[in-house]
Amino acid sequence: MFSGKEDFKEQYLAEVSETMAKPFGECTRREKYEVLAKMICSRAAKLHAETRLRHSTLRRKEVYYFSMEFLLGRLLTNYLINFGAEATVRAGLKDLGEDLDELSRMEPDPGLGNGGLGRLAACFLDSMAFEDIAATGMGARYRFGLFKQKIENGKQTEEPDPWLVNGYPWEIRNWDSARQIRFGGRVERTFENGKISFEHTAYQTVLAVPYDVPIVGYGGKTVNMLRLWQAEPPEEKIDLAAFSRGEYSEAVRERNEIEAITAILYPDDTTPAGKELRLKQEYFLTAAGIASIIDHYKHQYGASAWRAFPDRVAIHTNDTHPALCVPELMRLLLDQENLEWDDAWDIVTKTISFTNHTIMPEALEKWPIGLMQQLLPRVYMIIEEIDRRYRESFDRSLPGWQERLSSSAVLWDGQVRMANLSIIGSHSVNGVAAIHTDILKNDVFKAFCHRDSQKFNNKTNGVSHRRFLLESNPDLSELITSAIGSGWISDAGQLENLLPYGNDSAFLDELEKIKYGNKCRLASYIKESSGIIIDPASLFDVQVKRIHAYKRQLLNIFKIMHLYNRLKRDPDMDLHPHTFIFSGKAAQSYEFAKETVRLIHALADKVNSDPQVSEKIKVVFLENFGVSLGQLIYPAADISEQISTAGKEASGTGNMKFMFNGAVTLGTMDGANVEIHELAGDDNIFIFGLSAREVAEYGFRGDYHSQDICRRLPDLAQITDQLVNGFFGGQTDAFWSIHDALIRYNDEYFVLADFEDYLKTFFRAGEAFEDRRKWNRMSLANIAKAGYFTSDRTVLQYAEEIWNVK
Ligand code: 26V
Repeated sequence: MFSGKEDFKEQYLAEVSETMAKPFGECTRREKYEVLAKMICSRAAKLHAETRLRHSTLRRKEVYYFSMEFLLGRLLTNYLINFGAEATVRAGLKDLGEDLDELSRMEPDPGLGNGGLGRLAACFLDSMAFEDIAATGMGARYRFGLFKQKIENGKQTEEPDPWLVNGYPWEIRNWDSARQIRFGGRVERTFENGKISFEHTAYQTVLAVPYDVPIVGYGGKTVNMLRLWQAEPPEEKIDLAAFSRGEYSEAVRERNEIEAITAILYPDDTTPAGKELRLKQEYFLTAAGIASIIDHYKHQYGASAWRAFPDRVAIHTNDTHPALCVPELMRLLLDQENLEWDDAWDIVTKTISFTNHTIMPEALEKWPIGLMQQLLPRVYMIIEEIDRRYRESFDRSLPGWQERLSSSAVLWDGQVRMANLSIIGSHSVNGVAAIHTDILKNDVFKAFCHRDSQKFNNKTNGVSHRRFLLESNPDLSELITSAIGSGWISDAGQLENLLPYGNDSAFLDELEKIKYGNKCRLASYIKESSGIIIDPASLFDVQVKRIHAYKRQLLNIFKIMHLYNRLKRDPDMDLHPHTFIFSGKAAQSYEFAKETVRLIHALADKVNSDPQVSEKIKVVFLENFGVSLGQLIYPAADISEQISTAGKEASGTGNMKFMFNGAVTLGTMDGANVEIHELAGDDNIFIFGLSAREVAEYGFRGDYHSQDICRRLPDLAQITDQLVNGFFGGQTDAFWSIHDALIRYNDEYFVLADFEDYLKTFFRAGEAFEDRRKWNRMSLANIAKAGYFTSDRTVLQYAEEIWNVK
């Protein structure tokens, strides 16, 4: 990219004066960032053109990854690393009196996702480019990402995240590839030359304009693309008549209505209007993406080569959000390309594949038939036909068929069940960790598995170890490379070569020093952002993820309350100092989660302001969790809290990011923790609590009684009482909804059931931590075994076993 730092400086300064029309010294830091980013982006764009040509000459099968969410994180440092130019640019900037990390912080971190699912999609883009898979991401260009979280008086408040206000240097608007998308209207059937055809009239047209973001693979050879679609009015929509009457808002009403489609990520869908907008978003992405795939295919292979489509194209749907890919691809093949139903269906089902990411029933998407019919009349007709044929194909000679049909049909109870549509329309359905896939096969999607078990497979999640270790933890990365060479960066399995260093005390000391350095870095961020002073020598016990009842932040909170109560009774209690760190957002309309955030803050106030206990324990909540903050936190953790109710967390990916950074997991046998346990070994992880089977059995038998547990454990009863007895201030500050969920409504997520074992296991971990040599060895064992959790491995499995590429 640059032959040396002098070459870089020369090119960079030239670029600055050309684009900013002022000397470097007069530019703001943001401007300096912008020029640098734009410069790297242009080089990436050029390499993208080369990659495309190479892939198309080789006639490589193309993968399209459809996802409503992509959490890319900041790109500048990442791309410099991937191009092998980080050191050069850093040194060149230093000569110019600038710091790469400071410039990099000028970049907005686009919050185009909610959490694990969105970040997984971004990790896959990184790994697909690294593995030279011809892949395109299909997403939406929301003007506002997930809300910014602010804490006011101990409560979460939400602020919009207008991440695009200063422009985004990594995108290229591609107006010439825009597509027209149709909503609403009527469908008329006509019969001509022995064939029925469908004419869609009186629809509203929305323009889908792609913004392309280059995706640079490590090594800089492959540059793929993420297409983010934006909704725009088809022509400058302004009602001049209304405008001249002075009705300004009426004049731009339609324009606003259209732009609302990609205005914000995941609007509150508890209201009918919110629901409709969400469905519009889903169809918008799907229709724009499918149309561009079809056009590209016709351009490349001609308009009649449809039979070969599944050999040349793979379409992957990330959860059910893009499930309309199934009927939309059918629609184009039937109505536009004039294929027969059976031929079209064969192509669709051989092309599309689907990943499920949750078994939580609230999160399984369903749409009212009436809404679907009105918004997407032709698409709905096709869904109806898919459902009719599915029912017709159902084998009614086997016992239990009624029950299987009722759970697997697409249309049921006035609703379109999107997961069922996805499963029927796909050739592959996968879960995201071994235990999750087992639950899908044996429980949630049992009826489908009974029909066609071949379709179901597991693809345990992975994360980009280049972003979450190489980039986020440079000191550790250097230590690893000094020991085993740099091969681990492209082959994470080589981290296993670290295992012999478990007996090397100099190496272990170095590992401990690096962790301490990372803890200092986080401690100064905490001091700057919240004023709280924490001791980097204390044990950092960290839980960062979305706030949700099933993830059980409560269990962690109760543990801290228990420590507080014990320290008040016995201030001399022997306890190594602990810092408990939380971070994560509660959904805007999720009251229980918001109360949990308030409880963490109430507890933090209580603990941190009490000199009797605050020498030993501190509680910190870091505002506005996201990819960038995660990159600062993971490297600084000693303990990684992964304590969901067994069976509920599909996989988790934070657990893997911690593991790559040498944190030791304290967790339940849930999601990918099960595989972490298997790889790290029983000695290098702290497992506690009910198993998924035990949780399910309580469910069948109905004999779990949370109050019995409080009666048996007076310490726990004290804690649940403290939620409401004035411990946290007056009655207005009490946490009744949390108390009631546990005591009156019988503790759906088995917090109380697992409390005792959790506490015991926590103390065991604390003891292990005090034996520094032992702990550092455990930490090293985790790093050495983390290689399996690179998303490089995951995408290769998708490529070979689902997409049939490579
Ligand atoms: C969404 C919702 C929304 C409505 C309220 C309840 C609820 C519960 C869960 C979800 C999650 C939707 C899908 C999702 O994000 N799943 C996450 O996917 C990650 C990547 O595969 C995985 O690591 C996480 O375990 C899984 O929760």
